[in-house]
Amino acid sequence: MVNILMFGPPGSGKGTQSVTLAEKYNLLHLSTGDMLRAELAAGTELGKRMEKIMAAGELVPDDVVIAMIANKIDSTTGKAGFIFDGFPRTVEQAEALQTMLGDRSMKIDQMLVLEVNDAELMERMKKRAQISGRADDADPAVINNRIEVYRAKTEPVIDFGRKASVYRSIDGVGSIDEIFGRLCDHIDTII
Ligand code: B4P
Repeated sequence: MVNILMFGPPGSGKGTQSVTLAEKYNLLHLSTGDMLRAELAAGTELGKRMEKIMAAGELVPDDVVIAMIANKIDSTTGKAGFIFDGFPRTVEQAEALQTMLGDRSMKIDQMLVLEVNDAELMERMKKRAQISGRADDADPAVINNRIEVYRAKTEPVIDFGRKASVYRSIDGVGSIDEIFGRLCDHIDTII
């Protein structure tokens, strides 16, 4: 099994790239953002509790996303591995994932970090706001908060990746196809 972390600031293209990478390498795409938005759309109790947090651009509690991921890992068959998109977002989540995979005789094989400057991130999310209908894309102040939360709580996970010798930096600016090619060059070294 191959386990890849797709990492980067909000709007860096994690979701965009994960979908096509999952197809190419027969990986299960696990996006905690998509899972949470599905809870919101279905109007579940959990979704209702998370709605305000997400609309403000804050992170939902670690135990919520950790439990979601564990459920998906245990119910998956027929895949060559997992691509984790937007998870882990805190050092606590990273440690929980490492333990979770270790308990199942797996490990994190690569952490691909999409590097994109803040001006480009703002531009992309402003564009997405016109089509996504996402509350967290609509307000520039919320987008700024998401970038700040990323720098404060999520970026420290990069050190975790460095220590585990799985960190790879990817230039995340360019066409979607160019970036896809850069990511594949790295994944091909471990598959
Ligand atoms: P996510 O769903 O993960 O949202 P994201 O970071 O904005 O998305 P991503 O980086 O995947 O951007 P995309 O490819 O769409 O999280 C949303 C919220 O859920 C979080 O704020 C948090 O509240 C909560 N949450 C999720 N996971 C959590 C966790 N583990 N712990 C706690 N809370 C959690 O790309 C963005 C746009 O750019 C798209 O419109 C795309 O078309 C465009 N784009 C992509 N690549 C491009 C390129 N090369 N050039 C130009 N445009 C490009």
